[in-house]
Amino acid sequence: MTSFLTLYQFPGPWDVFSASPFCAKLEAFLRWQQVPHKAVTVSRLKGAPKGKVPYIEDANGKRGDSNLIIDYLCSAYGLSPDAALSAEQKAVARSITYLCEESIYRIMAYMRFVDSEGWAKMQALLFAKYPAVVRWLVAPRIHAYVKKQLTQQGIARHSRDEIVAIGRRDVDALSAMLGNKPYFFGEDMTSVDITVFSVIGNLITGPFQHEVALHAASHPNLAAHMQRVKNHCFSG
Ligand SMILES: N[C@@H](CCC(=O)N[C@@H](CS)C(=O)NCC(=O)O)C(=O)O
Repeated sequence: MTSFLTLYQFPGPWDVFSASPFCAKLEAFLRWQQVPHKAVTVSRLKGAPKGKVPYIEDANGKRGDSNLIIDYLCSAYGLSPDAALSAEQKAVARSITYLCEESIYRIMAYMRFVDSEGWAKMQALLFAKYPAVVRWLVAPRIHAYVKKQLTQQGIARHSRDEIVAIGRRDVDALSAMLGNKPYFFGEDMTSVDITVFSVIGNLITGPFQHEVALHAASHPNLAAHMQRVKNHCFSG
């Protein structure tokens, strides 16, 4: 047990982001809310209370799931980043979160781990520091594991064209909701901006510029929003 908060997350093989949007979101949140913490990079899920990253450990023990962790941080650390939002805005924020984390995230995972071109690029990054035999042994297992997950969830049952079409519509919906505002609910950043940043940032800066990633980058308001949130949380 530690009295200091430790964030366990996957590394970011490109730019400043973790390759996991959930990890990038939590780190951005901790920085934004100025919660003292230490970020530790892990490559295995051993020790993760829910078998996934991110997870945290503080004086109260370990906790998994980025959204439940944020709820916990708000109550245990006395944070209220969304206090100014109305009940309706909070409901909209919740639906944006699901759009990002249940749809766009799955499409991004499909493009990285299942799509043949994307998976070739990901493998080159993930296994760059390992001997070829490690890649040869481990890569097919990761590919099969994610493909099974995404087939059970549903997205991998669609054709590639259908997946791209769904992703493009999701991105269009986000862009339309943001409009000309600096942040989703106006002049001030709220938690949902960090959620969108972590997914769109991962798409735009990711290693495989597939059709959905290019589509996201082609929306000036989303690209500017990503930069704005990044500057807000990661500079200084
Ligand atoms: N709902 C979770 C999702 C976390 C998640 O899916 N993490 C992925 C990395 S992006 C993971 O750990 N996957 C490993 C696995 O599914 O075995 C959260 O918000 O933290």
